[in-house]
Amino acid sequence: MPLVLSWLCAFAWGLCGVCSSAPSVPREEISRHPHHTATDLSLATEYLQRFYNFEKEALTRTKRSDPLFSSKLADMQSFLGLDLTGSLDAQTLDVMRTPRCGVSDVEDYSHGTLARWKKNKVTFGIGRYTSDMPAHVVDSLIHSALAVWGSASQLTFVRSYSDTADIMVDFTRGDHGDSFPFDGPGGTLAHAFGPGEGIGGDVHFDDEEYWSAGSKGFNLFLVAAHEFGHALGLRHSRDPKSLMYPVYRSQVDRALLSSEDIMNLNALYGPQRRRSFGPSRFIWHPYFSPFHPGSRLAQNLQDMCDPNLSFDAVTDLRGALFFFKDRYLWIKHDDRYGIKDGPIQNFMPKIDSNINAAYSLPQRSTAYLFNGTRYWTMRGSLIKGRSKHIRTYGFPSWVKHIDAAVHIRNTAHTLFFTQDKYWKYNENRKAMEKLSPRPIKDDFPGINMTLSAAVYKDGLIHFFSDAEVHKYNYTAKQITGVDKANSWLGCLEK
Ligand SMILES: *[C@@H]1O[C@H](CO)[C@@H](O)[C@H](O)[C@H]1NC(C)=O
Ligand SMILES: *[C@@H]1O[C@H](CO)[C@@H](O)[C@H](O)[C@H]1NC(C)=O
Ligand SMILES: *[C@@H]1O[C@H](CO)[C@@H](O)[C@H](O)[C@H]1NC(C)=O
Ligand SMILES: *[C@@H]1O[C@H](CO)[C@@H](O)[C@H](O)[C@H]1NC(C)=O
Ligand SMILES: [Ca+2]
Ligand SMILES: [Ca+2]
Ligand SMILES: [Zn+2]
Ligand SMILES: [Zn+2]
Repeated sequence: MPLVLSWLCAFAWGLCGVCSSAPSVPREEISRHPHHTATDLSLATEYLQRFYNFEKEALTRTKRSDPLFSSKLADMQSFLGLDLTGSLDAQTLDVMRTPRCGVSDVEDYSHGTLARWKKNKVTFGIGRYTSDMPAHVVDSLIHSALAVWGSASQLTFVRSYSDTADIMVDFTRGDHGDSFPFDGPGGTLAHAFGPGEGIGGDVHFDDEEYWSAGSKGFNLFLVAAHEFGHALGLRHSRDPKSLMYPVYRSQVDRALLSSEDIMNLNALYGPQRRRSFGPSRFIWHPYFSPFHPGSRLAQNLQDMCDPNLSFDAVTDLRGALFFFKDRYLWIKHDDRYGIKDGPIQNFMPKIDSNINAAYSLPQRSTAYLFNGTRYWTMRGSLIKGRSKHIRTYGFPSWVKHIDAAVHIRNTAHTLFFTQDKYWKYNENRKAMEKLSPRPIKDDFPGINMTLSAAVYKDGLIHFFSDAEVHKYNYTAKQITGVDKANSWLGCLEK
């Protein structure tokens, strides 16, 4: 391993900067053309949205003078060490066009990565390979990239051939089931999830890039080493000397890990050599506080086949079914992706809460996720803006909690269930129907249990209550069947 490693580093060291050699517009050019092209503006907007928590809602027609836009731009310039102009200058646009890691640079948006593995032996597996190079070369580059971190800590990495390894590596493209679709050649090269169950720790590479062991396309070893930093719990660094700097550089320091990288790794896992305290003892260095405060422990494993499992909310969106339980989420895709699961924040970094009810409007590719009196709007795979108050639906102030919500396509109604009542909302008129609320038992004969979730599927409303799901024919007003709530997750009935 050390041999491979030093060869790679030496090679990477000798590479010329592919990205930094991109043609740059001279400064005068920009000032002579103060109006940016629409492409530049949308590139910048998208970049700040993805990596700096910029809210699209805040965008106005006069984007260049939007104070929030400028302030996010300044955040980006400061983070990446550019001139702090607060305006979209040539240098900034250049960096925005440079391929990079898909993980956000802003604390709250780094896929909720605030955890560490609570063990020193971490397993990794490789799912789909790239066809850009032979599998054994991929294996060797992945091993070397992990060894970068292993050699600076107590961590050891063990290859697993199951698909439930702690760190699952996948080459994939476009929308691949985790709500962070890839963007084709260039742009985002890869992304990773922080330590945790399910998708936690997983690393995805955009297979529309050309991957290589050398200077052609993108160097897999370098990108993988960076992503494994995230998989171990590290965030982005503003230090261009750090491996955790977010922008791709084919030219790197011989040492690869900066002192900051090592300090942050040590803060999570202890230093490389510790004497005789046994692996369970974890030493904190009070003077080396991790640069992300407030560590949150990884979620307990949720057993999706627990016969008592109930759900807080269920919705469909673009062919996938979302099952929410506490702070955990399972997404059942069609057979291409199977089931993805993990803490909700891994998929929806803005949501630091349970979801009590959810429904979707397929014609708008939008889902609405409720917690207490607030709800989020999810369009495509992104949570849009901030949460809103449910009074916008016309709920009176005494409604504090929605048990379940379901949209009925052919009547354009959304039904909200709160204890023993339900509300009928007209999505076309954007107004609550006059007779709302009404007793559930009057209009849904047979539905006398407290509802925890509801979803419309195959012409039936599926009402979830405790560990069961009742299939309800809304036309015939009768229950047509009962199943285990988790029967859709591929669990055999027990
Ligand atoms: C399910 O719940 C029942 C009743 O609460 C309990 O007796 C049983 O042990 C639970 N089963 C599991 C697997 O938790
Ligand atoms: C979710 O709802 C609970 C109960 O209403 C509330 O305490 C909590 O602050 C809410 N979380 C968010 C992120 O709105
Ligand atoms: C609900 O209705 C079913 C039959 O429709 C009945 O057997 C059951 O006792 C009822 N439960 C409650 C809590 O009323
Ligand atoms: C629901 O009931 C109606 C009327 O009995 C029937 O025509 C329809 O096929 C049923 N729908 C489903 C999905 O079973
Ligand atoms: Ca890409
Ligand atoms: Ca619920
Ligand atoms: Zn990154
Ligand atoms: Zn992904």
